[in-house]
Amino acid sequence: MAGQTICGDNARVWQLDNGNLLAALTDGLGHGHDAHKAALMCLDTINEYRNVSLQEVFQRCNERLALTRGAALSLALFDKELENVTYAGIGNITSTLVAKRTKQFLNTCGIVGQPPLTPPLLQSSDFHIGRDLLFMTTDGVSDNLNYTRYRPSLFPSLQTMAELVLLDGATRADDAGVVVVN
Ligand SMILES: [Mn+2]
Repeated sequence: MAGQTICGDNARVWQLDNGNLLAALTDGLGHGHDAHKAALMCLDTINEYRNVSLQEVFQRCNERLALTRGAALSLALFDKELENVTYAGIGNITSTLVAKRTKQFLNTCGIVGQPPLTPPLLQSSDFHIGRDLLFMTTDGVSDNLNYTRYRPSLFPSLQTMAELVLLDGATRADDAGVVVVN
């Protein structure tokens, strides 16, 4: 968020023991120090439990974040062998898959860290690494972006592409975070 030195949105990608990829985007409620703290605790918890099921990761995060103000969280697990992605999310994060068709994943209402936790809906789709794209954005990014116009071949790196998404979509009224997986 403009004028602030710390961000309540945070993201990380892991390579798991079995070779698959796990991507996380989290938005600590509000902004500033306490939002930052909730988001970091969320990523630490995922780091610790990253090799268990997505549903269990959400449960653990919900327990750990109980003493924080809470967070929105989306997780996407990419299976290289099955060539698919399994997605689950809670709270205000928008996730768009650009593959043969474009589709939006659904996030379950709620806040991670404010029990009782409604288990998030698990959603799966084909995903070919290197060809398809997943964009996950926090609510500091407009949800009216047309993601089909972001093509990796037009950019020197995915990082540059993600920066353009922020430039095009950041609302400036909140922290803005984006994760792009190709
Ligand atoms: Mn936000």
